[in-house]
Amino acid sequence: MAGSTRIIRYVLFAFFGIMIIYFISSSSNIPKAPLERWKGAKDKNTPAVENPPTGGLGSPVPPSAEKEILAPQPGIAATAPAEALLSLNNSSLGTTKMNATFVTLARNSDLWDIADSIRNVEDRFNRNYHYDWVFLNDKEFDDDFIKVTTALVSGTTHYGTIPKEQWSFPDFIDQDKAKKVREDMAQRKIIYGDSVSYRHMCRFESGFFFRQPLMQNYEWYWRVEPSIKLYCDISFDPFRVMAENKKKYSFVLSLYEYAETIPTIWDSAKKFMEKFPEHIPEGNSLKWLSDDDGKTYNHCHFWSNFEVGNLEWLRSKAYLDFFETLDKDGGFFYERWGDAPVHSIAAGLLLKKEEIHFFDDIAYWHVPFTHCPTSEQKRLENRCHCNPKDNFDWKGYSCTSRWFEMNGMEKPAGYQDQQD
Ligand SMILES: Nc1nc2c(ncn2[C@@H]2O[C@H](COP(=O)(O)OP(=O)(O)OP(=O)(O)O)[C@@H](O)[C@H]2O)c(=O)[nH]1
Ligand SMILES: *[C@@H]1O[C@H](CO)[C@@H](O)[C@H](O)[C@H]1NC(C)=O
Ligand SMILES: *[C@@H]1O[C@H](CO)[C@@H](O)[C@H](O)[C@H]1NC(C)=O
Ligand SMILES: *[C@@H]1O[C@H](CO)[C@@H](O)[C@H](O)[C@H]1NC(C)=O
Ligand SMILES: [Mg+2]
Repeated sequence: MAGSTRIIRYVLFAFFGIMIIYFISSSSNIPKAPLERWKGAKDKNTPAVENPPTGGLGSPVPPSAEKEILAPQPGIAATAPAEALLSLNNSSLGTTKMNATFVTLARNSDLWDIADSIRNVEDRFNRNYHYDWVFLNDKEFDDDFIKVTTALVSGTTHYGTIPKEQWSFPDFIDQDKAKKVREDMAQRKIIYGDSVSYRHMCRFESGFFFRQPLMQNYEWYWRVEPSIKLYCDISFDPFRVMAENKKKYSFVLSLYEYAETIPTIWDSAKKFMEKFPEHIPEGNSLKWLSDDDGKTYNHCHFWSNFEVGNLEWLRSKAYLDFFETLDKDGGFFYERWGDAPVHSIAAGLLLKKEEIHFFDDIAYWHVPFTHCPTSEQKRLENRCHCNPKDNFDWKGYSCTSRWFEMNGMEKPAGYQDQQD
C-alpha cells in the first residue's frame, strides 16, 4: 500500500516537474527577436543540440554531461523536440548548477562600467545558467548600484563591505617608507605607482577576496572587472569544465609584468619555497616562471582580471602560507606588487601544471589586450565577433607561447599569421 502510494506520488511529482519545466521554457522572458535570430544561426551551422561545441580540452564535457549542460538553455528547450524536453525530467535546472559565483570588486562609481561587463557575461553565458554574483567594495554599495546590478544579473546578487583591516596598512608596514616609495614611483611615472587605494586593491585580491563571508558559500569563482568584453558564445559551463578536469586555476591572457613594480617578489617566492617545500609539488610550472631553474623570475604572469578558479585552493594552507610570506615582506606597499603576479606565482609553484587551464574558447578583452581564438571554425561556431588580428596570444609580449611550449601543446593552425 505504502509502496504504491509512493509510486503514485513519484509519477505525479514527475508529471508536474515536466509541466513546470515546460512552462518555464515556453514562457521564457527572453525577447523573441534575438531568439529567432539565434535559431536561424543555429540552423545554418551544426545543430547545437546534437553537437555542442567543445572546449579547448578536446572533449572537456563528457557525453553524459552534455544534456545537462544544454538543459538550462531556454532557447534550446523552447524549440527542441519533445524528447529533448523529456530528458530534463530528472535533472532539474537547479541540480545542474555548480557551486559557483561571479565575483566583482568595484566602487560605486564603477557602476556603468560593470553594467557593461555584466551585460556581456549575461548575453554570452549566464542568461542560460543564472549563476550568482557577489559584489565587494571597501565602502558600502549605494542603492543605485544595487538596483541596477540586481536587475542585470540573472542569478542572485549579494553585496559585501570589506572589513577595514583588509583594506588598510597592516601594523608591520612602515608608513614613511611606503610614502617615499609612492613619491619616487610618481616621479618615475610608474602606472598606479603613487596610488594607495590601488595597493589596497592588489593586496585584497591577493589575500582576502576568497575569505569574505559571502564567498565562503561557494567552491568556484569567476572574476569579472568593469569594462570587459566577451566575444564568443560560451556554450559550456566553465565551472563544470574546471571541476570535471580537475583544474584549479585558469587564464585567457598572459604577459610579462612591469619589472619596476615587483623588484623583490621573487626573493619572497624563493624564501617561501625554502620554508615550505611540502607545498611545492613535482610537475609544477616553475619552468614557465623562470628561465634559469628558479634563480630569477622571467615576469610571466596570468592576467588576473579574468580568472575562473577554485576557492578551496585559495583557502588552502599552501596558498595562505604563500600569501602570508609575501605579505610580511611588505612588497604590496614598499613596491607595487599586483595580484596578477601573486596569483600566478602561486599557481605556478603550488599547482601541478595540469591543474591550470587555458580557456581558448573564452574570447575576452580588458583594455588593452584581446584574446580571440585563432581557429576560424571555433569563431564561427560560437558566433565570435572579435577580430582575429587583435589576438594577443602569439605576440612577443605574451607568455602564452611559452605556456604551450612548456606543456607540449600544439599551437593552433595559423598562429604564425597573428604573431605581429
Ligand atoms: N571598491 C573598490 N574597488 C576598486 C578600487 N580600485 C580598484 N577597484 C576594483 O579593482 C579591480 C581592479 O582595478 P582596476 O582599476 O580595473 O585595475 P587594472 O585592471 O589594473 O587597471 P585598468 O587598466 O584601470 O582596468 C576592478 O574590479 C576595480 O573596480 C577601490 O579603490 N575600491
Ligand atoms: C535521478 O537523478 C539522481 C541523481 O543524479 C539519480 O541518482 C537517480 O537514479 C535518477 N533517477 C532516475 C529515475 O533516473
Ligand atoms: C526521462 O524520461 C525519459 C522518458 O520516460 C527516459 O527515457 C529518460 O531516461 C529519463 N531521463 C532521466 C535523466 O531520468
Ligand atoms: C558550496 O561550497 C561551500 C564551500 O566549500 C560549502 O560550504 C557549501 O556547503 C557548498 N554548497 C553546496 C550547495 O554544496
Ligand atoms: Mg581593470
